[in-house]
Amino acid sequence: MAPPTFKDANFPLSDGRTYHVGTKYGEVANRIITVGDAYRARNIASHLDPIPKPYEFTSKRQFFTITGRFKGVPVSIVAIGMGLAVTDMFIRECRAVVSGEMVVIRFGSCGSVDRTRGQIGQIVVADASVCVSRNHDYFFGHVPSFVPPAAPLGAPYVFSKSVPADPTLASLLESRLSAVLGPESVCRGLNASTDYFYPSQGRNDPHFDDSNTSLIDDLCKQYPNMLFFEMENYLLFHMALCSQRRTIKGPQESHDGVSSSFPQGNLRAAAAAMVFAQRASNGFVTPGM
Ligand code: R1P
Ligand code: URA
Repeated sequence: MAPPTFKDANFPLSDGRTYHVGTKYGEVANRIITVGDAYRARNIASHLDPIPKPYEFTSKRQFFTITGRFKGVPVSIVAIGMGLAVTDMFIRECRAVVSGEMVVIRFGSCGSVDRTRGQIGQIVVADASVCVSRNHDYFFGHVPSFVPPAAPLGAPYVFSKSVPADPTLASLLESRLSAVLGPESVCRGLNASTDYFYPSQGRNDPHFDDSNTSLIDDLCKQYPNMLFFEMENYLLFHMALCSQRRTIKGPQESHDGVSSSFPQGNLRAAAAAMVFAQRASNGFVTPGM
């Protein structure tokens, strides 16, 4: 088969298909559940109505989309992989092929930083999210062969301001999960999305100077309601914020001219995660827990 021909370097499309997620208009619902991996996506998709048969598409970059109906309501489940960069691709490329308000809920796994709340196997729901990023410049100052830049190198990690989840969606998510799993299995608090799994979540690695021994304590001091680490929610909530800013600024042209004109409605987002790692006790989830 001939390789696809993409047009428009600003927002590449080939026959209406997006560059990384690979879906086109009509293949994605405006209610989306996003997860990290394809197994979880299939698991969730097993609850979709069997008729009509859900549509599945795996892109060459391994974004995996399943679109079907749940009790008659159209919904897509999209497995995106890990991190901020893929979250950006996922949101923008789905937004480009969906009309109307877009509602996204993420179900991830996470590491809990609270000593009492967020035990292994519990579900945590994000009120809001903070971004934790590694300040790469900081590390120049420690190596004699590198001349440190003249400007101050700052702290090794930067904590952003928090951005809220959609409050209605987050409350709905919490109450539905509590009703199904029992209120003792669900708790709510602040999330930190990190740019890396190891250094920016305060993990110790003897092979590298990560200057992160006080990271969790510093983060919890600055944000006393801090509950869990994962790697995508902040961007999801931040893009919801930016979609609202765009609405305020007024209509724009769509990328492909197919999905009418922008804005087609805001993005709303919320997130829940299962605690896989308890950082205070150093425990980790086991299969079947
Ligand atoms: C790291 O192991 C991954 O697990 C979490 C983090 O956000 C990161 O993507 O979520 P998922 O289980 O959804 O991938
Ligand atoms: N996902 C994360 O990002 N961190 C953890 O500790 C576990 C899952």
